Amino acid sequence: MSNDNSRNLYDLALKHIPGGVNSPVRAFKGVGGNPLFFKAGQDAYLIDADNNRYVDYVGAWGPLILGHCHEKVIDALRNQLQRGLAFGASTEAEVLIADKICELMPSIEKVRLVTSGTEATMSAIRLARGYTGRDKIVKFEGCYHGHVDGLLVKAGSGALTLGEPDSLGVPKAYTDLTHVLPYNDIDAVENFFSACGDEIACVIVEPVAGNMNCVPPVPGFLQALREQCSKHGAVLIFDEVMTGFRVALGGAQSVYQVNPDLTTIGKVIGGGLPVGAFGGKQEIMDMIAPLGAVYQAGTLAGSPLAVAAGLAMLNVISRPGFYDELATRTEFLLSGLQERADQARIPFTTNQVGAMFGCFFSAEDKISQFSQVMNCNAERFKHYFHIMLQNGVYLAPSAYEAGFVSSAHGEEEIQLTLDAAEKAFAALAD
Ligand code: HOZ
Repeated sequence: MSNDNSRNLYDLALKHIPGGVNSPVRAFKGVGGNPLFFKAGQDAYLIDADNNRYVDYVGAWGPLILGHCHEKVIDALRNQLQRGLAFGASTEAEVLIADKICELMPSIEKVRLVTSGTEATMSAIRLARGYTGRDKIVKFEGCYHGHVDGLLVKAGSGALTLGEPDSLGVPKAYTDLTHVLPYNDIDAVENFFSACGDEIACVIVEPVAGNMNCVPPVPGFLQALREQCSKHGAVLIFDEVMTGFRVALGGAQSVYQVNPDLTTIGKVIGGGLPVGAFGGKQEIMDMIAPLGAVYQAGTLAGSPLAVAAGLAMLNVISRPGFYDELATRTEFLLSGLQERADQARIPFTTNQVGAMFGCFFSAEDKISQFSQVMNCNAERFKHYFHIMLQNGVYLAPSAYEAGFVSSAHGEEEIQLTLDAAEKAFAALAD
């Protein structure tokens, strides 16, 4: 398989783009080698600059739940393209998508659209601080909420992949207000709240962690967060940028039956276009300008194109049975991988919530802690990643990212993946 065109593009990119990429997780630093450059995506496949085809388990890091170029999304975009790209003013489609979001996630009574997940979490934190009149915030180790200054503390995703979970350039004074607790540790949460719960503005959490690979909450963890926040008057924020409309139509909050006060969403609601949103209880949301004194704004917020794509996407995924089918396919993929790893005697385990999954080179039965993720065999993952790539499967180029199955992944694509994995596990066993 030739990668000459990707290599040449990467060399050219290095000249005027820092590190040759516009987002660090794309750079293959976590797996070695040169990043691929892609020119097209169709259904479950990505096509690179050398015309190699890969079954895609990144799905643009989550949004492409229908695969690439789904006809309903493309039609919606084509329609909107003829009517205008941006107005910097309100549209009917924004009203429709807000209604749809509130209908699908009933904990959201009011919602504001922004242009990225980072903006959504940044705004939600500001709002929680404005609402409570408190400054301190709590996040969890290995969770990533975009590149917001105060949240780049022990962060997952690219920060973890590059081995720099805290960033230069973030004033110490900002992170002094951020308290980091271990994910899935109920005692740590209760102890922290008993010590200073009444000073906490908010707790922000990925209800299924997707930026330290995929780590679901242990039973009772999200409930404990809900309980402590309610008891101490802190705002509970679920960062459902990855899980919203992905693990289930109603997001992780519907799966675990815990209602946050605020939710941040993104990815799927843009159908592949840049969009994010935050929403929640009316009483809190009404504190945002122009109603309230918490300022938040965006020229391209509610972009007509992004909203058109999002509405089309939400209509398709609202079909009864959509998520069951997706979860069944994901289960089939993961059980097939496990079987092949076991046959090759490679210590391996998986996590799954709906169509979001994680694969771990570990002898542990189940992975639920950040420390377990860090103890996985990273060298094995690198080797596995490259063999999968050579055999036509594109995984996230990092051991610390979740994988995604779309409705375009059929039997053929999953079989191709399992055949590739069989070769990869055999090579790892040698
Ligand atoms: N949250 C995504 C990765 N887990 C972001 C992708 C990026 O940083 O480019």
